[in-house]
Order: sequence, then C-alpha cells, then structure tokens
Amino acid sequence: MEQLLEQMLQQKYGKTLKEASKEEVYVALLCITKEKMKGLKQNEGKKKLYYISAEFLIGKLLSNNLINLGLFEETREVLKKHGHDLTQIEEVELEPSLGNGGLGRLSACFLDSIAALGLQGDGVGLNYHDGLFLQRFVDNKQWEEKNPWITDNSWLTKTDCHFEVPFKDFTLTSTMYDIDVPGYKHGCNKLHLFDIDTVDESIIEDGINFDKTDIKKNLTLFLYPDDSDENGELLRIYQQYFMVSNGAQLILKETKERGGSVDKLHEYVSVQINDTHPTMVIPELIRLLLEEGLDMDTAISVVTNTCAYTNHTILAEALEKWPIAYLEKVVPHLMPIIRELDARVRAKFDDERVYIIDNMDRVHMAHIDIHYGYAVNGVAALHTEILKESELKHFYDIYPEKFNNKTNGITFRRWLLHCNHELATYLQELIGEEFIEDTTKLETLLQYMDNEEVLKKLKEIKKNGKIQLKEYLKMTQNITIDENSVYDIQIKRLHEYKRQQMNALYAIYKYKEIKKGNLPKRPITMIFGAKAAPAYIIAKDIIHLILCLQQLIENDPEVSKHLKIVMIENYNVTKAEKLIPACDISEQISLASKEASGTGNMKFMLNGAITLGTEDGANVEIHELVGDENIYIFGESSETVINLYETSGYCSKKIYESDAMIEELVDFIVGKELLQIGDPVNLGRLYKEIVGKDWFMTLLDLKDYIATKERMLNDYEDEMGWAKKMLVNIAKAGFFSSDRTIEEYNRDIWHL
Ligand code: 26V
Repeated sequence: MEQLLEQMLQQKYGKTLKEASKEEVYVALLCITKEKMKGLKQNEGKKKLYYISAEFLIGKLLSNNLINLGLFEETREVLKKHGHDLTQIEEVELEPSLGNGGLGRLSACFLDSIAALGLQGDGVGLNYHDGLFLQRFVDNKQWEEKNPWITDNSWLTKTDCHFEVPFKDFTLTSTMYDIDVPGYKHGCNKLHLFDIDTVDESIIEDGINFDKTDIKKNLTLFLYPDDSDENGELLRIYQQYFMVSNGAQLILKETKERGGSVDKLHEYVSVQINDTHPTMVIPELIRLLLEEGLDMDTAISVVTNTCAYTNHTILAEALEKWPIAYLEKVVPHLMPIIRELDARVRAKFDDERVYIIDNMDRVHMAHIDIHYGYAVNGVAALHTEILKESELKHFYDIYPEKFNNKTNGITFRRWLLHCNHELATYLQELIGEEFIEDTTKLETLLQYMDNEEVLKKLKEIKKNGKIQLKEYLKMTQNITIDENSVYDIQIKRLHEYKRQQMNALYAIYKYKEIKKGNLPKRPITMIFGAKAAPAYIIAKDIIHLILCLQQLIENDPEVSKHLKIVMIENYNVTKAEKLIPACDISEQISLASKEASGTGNMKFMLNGAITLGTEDGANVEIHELVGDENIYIFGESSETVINLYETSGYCSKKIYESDAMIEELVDFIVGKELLQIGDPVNLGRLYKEIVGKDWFMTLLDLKDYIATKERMLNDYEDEMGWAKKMLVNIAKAGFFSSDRTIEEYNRDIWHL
C-alpha cells in the first residue's frame, strides 16, 4: 500500500505521501481501492439475485472497502507513519444520503453481507444527485438544503449500459452507474444506480424547492421528495417506474448473456422487492416477457415465481396506493396488465379486501406483491406475527405458505470493526478472531462475566468512545459535552410512532425535578438526531420542542450542570458511527406494534449500550436473548395497543386530565419558559395534538417510561453491575449479524 500510495500521489500531484494534503491522500486511496476492486472476481452462479430498492444508505465507503479488501490495518499504519490519520482522511469523503433511515440502511447492510457470503447478487436503485436533504437548524427549526455528493472523484463508475424507458409522453434513455460491493475476503458484486444525463441541478431554487413537473431535469435529483401534492406523487411514480424498467431490462439482458432462457426466468433470477416502492417491476417484467413472445399465463406464472416481497411497516399511511389516474398519466402501458392481474384476483377470491384495485380506483401495490410474488416476509418475529394475524390476515389465510419471517441484521464490518476499532481489537485479543466471520462466537465472552479486569476494560473503552464523541461534537457543532455524564441517545427518523416527544417529556420532567432540588446522581446528556420529512408538520414541531428545550437548559446554569440536551444537526450514517460507540442508554421507545424491527437497537447493543425500550420490533428478540436483567422494558404490550386501536379505546385527554403530573409536563410545552424561546404556533399545535389526539399513545406509556429510566440511571451507578450488562449485550449480539439474515433469505427464499 505504501508504494502504491507514493506512486499514485507522485503521478497525480507530484507529491510524496508526507507532503500530500488530506484531500489528495483521499483521492489517491479512492483510486487505488477502485482499481483493486476492478481486479476482484465477480460472484457467479446459475441463479442471480437482484435486490431492488429505492434506497441504499451506503454511507462513506473508504474504510468499509478497505476492511473488506483486507487492507484497513495496513493502510492505517502506512498513513500514520507518514503523519496522516485515516479518520481525518475519511472526513474528506462526502456521504451519499440515498436513503431515509432503517430501510435504506438495511439494503446497504444486505449488499455487504450478500457479497461477504460469496453470493451472486446485485443491488438496483437510483442515482439521486442530491439524495435526502441536508438538515440545518435555523431559529430552532429544521431548514432543508440540497445535499450534493457526486464529485469528480467518487465511487461511481459510469458504464456504457443504457436502456430506453418509455413513459406516456416521452422516452428516456438511462445511463447505468456502478458501485463495487466487495465481499469481506470474498469476490465482488455491484450496486447499479440508474440515472439520466439531462438532470439539471440549476432548477433547485431556495432550499430544496424545484419544478416538479420537469421530469427530464428532475427525475433523479432528489430521493423522493415526501410531498403530498399531486406533482410530488407523480414524480415518485416516474422515479419508481424508471428504476424498475431499467432493473427489468437489465435482468433479461444478463439472463440471456448467462445462457438462461427467459421462459424459465425463475430458475435464473430472484428479485427481492424492498417494500412496495419497486412493485411495478412485476407488471413491467410481465410486459417485457409478453414482448419476448410468452403468453399471459406463462408470463404471470414465471414472474410470480421470480419475485419476493419484504414488508417493512404496518403503518397504513406508508403502504402505497396509487390512484389509477396517476398511473394512466405516467405509465399507461402498465395499466392493462395491472387490470388483468386484478381481474384474475377477482375471479378467484370473493373478498374485496384482497383486490388489487379498490372501489376508489386506487392500486394497492402491496397486494400486487403478495398475489404475484412467491414469498412475503416481515422483518422481525413480532412484526411478521402482526402481519399474519392482523394487517395482512386475509392474505395469510389464502397463502400461508408464502409468509415467513426474516429478522433484520446489521453488518458487523461497519458497525463494529470500522466504527469501534478499540472494542473490536480488544475482543479479538480476548476471544480470538473467529467472531468476525461467525458472530455467534461472541458468546464466548460470557465466560468473563465476573472478570473484573475485563469489565473494567469494557468501561474504559466506552469512556474513550464518549471522549471521541465529545471531541467530534466540539469540532463540528462547537458543543461541549461531559464524558463523565451518562449518554442517553435517541437517533432515528423523526416520527410520532417512534415517540421522540415522549423522550422530550422526560427532559421536561428532569428539568422540573432539578428545579425542585432533586438532583440526578450524575449529569445526564440527552442526545437526539433526527430528520423530519419536509411536509410532516408535527414531526417538525417535535424538533422545535427539542431545540427549544436545548436552549432553555443551556441558558439555565442551575439546570445545565446536571442536564444537557444536544440535537445533532443533519443526522446521518457517518454521525451514527460516532454516536453509537459512545452510548450508554439506547432509546428504542416506539409504541408497541409500530416499529417493524429497528436496526439501531442492534447497533447499540453490539457496542455495549443498554436498551431502554418497549416490547416492539426486534427489541422483543433482544429481550429474549439478554434476559430481564440486561434490558429495561416498559410500556403496554402490542396486544393491548392493537386492541385499543380496534376498540377506539384510547383517549389521551382522559389521561391528561386525570393525572396531575402528566398534565404539568404536557402544559410545560406551552408554558411561559418555552414560549419565551419558541414559536407559539409550533408549540401550541404540538400541545393540542398530544392532548387532543396523541395517535401514538405517548401519554399511555409516559409514567412507566419515566420510572424505568429513573431505575436505569440508578443502576448505572453500580459500575460493575452495569459493565456486566454491557458484556452480556455484546456477547448476545451475534444473532443480529446481517450475514445470518442473508443466509436465511438464501436458504428460504432465493436458493442461489
Ligand atoms: C414511511 C412513511 C412515508 C409516508 C409518511 C409516513 C411513513 C411512515 C413510515 C415509513 C416507513 C417506510 C418503511 C420503513 O422505512 N420501514 C423501516 O424498515 C426498517 C428496516 O426493515 C425497520 O427496521 C424499521 O422498523 C421500519 O420502520
């Protein structure tokens, strides 16, 4: 590596490694790594997987690729020798924000694991030039800006692969860009990101506003602008069809090149449909197979045996239902096929709940996936049970054999080896390297459960993680935090069901306690990181509340000695990598039944944070693995919650009026302290929402939440007791490796 770097820097800049700037070293490393990946053997086999997803939240790639190529340690050493620091070099790389949150990050972890297992499987998605918006805070409110990430030197490689994608009024020619996905010590796959050459960034006006109708200029400008107006929704349909038509054409082309025949496509290909966004791949593949000369029955049957669907949410508002009128405007040539698919369902089942087209002329995308795919999976045990028993019950009754669970996972390469080098190294010293490839071997750590030296070392590593975060926040946001405080972290998309507002109510509780003289044993640092969808009003109000609380406490010396709130600006993968190793308390407090899985919960656990959570998503499985002693569970069960929804049995106002403490906390949102700082419109609206509606039942669990967090803070003071919990969490995290998840997908669904 040393020689390669010297050569490359000489050739590019006429400099030695010692003389080169961070930027120059970064470019040299990028070029060397790309060249190395070109030389890797592509994974092969008769059957190939295509993981189609509107989001791939891949994060920065330099360290990730170096780790997978086995060059990470060597590169670190070489750089060090010449006065550079890999962590600093990495700062130069721009993070592509090609995803919203968990769903997008999951697809990135999956690509890493598919390659690591030597399986032949590529990702298919879109090359959004500005990804998800960049978040800034102005006047304690979220402000959105464009977020460009594509520079002259990036991980993208332009290919000469182009397809024609027909829309109603015009046809677009695509260009395929590839990003190499090297497997850990094995082979290589690709992420194909489709784009058009006519995208025009200059149409972006103030913030992230742009002309939504000019498709030739805006198609791949942003990750779908979450907008409720018609033009926003139409743009989403344009994006989705562009993605799947390219995907489908690529699939047929490559299958033929591999010598496969398209009338047996299912023997050569599996298509995994990541949420409903790529659903149009089903009618599109059918359309293309008809063009290839197959008859309708055969085309439908082949496609049904090729496609499988993953559901990632039970929230009704997130399940896509496109009006026929919109589809007619964008892709009228798909409508006859969709109508045929619906007619066949109607002929077979006398139950309008399973129809594809409803009586309001809307197309239910998930229904296409379930009828015309061969597998349907949820992403955690509880989530899959809820799908089978309530949300998708009518489908489960028809196709019990299609339903299966695949509990999510995370790649330990990024979420341990890369982000927590010190912990990873220590674990290797202690229990050997085996756990890197077989993560269940982490359980051997349990033999050290009562070993004081090991427990002390774990605490020490955590402390170092906290110091590193402190330095990072000082440098990037000029915020000072205290490494001796307890770090309590909630980082995830802002959504009412995730209940950041409940955590904010805890902050209010603590503020009031401190004012009364009930001081915590140790200062508490509450850290939030979250982007709100630009059109999601209440989510933005919650951000406003948190930022106002941050300011209120900061300016109150009596309280700030004991409590600090930090809202991280522009939370993204890179920031997650700094926050997770530093965390003591992992906040996983969604309303039971609403969080399909969660994956942040797994990352925190692996890095020795203790979960404060509800019995929801994968928390349930974490709880089972670590036992009551090593997790803090609170709140009503998913059964109770589902029952409350069914019977309209929840009334927040009743709780508010009957409990003086709750009333006092909620009233604080519109009390004089916050109104002096914040905007009465935002705070008033949020107050009204919580008292009058509270659809995600914050007040239902608030008291239990506060009590449980207090108990947790108390237990934190027992140093060795807490370290033991950390150890058990790390030891039991092996199950959540995405390698395990992908092995299960392959065993049960793909059969590659
Ligand atoms: C999307 C939308 C869009 C419209 C407004 C409301 C809304 C609410 C939720 C969503 C989420 C869509 C799907 C999703 O991202 N699901 C996440 O998938 C993760 C990976 O499986 C999983 O860990 C998370 O629990 C789940 O929320």
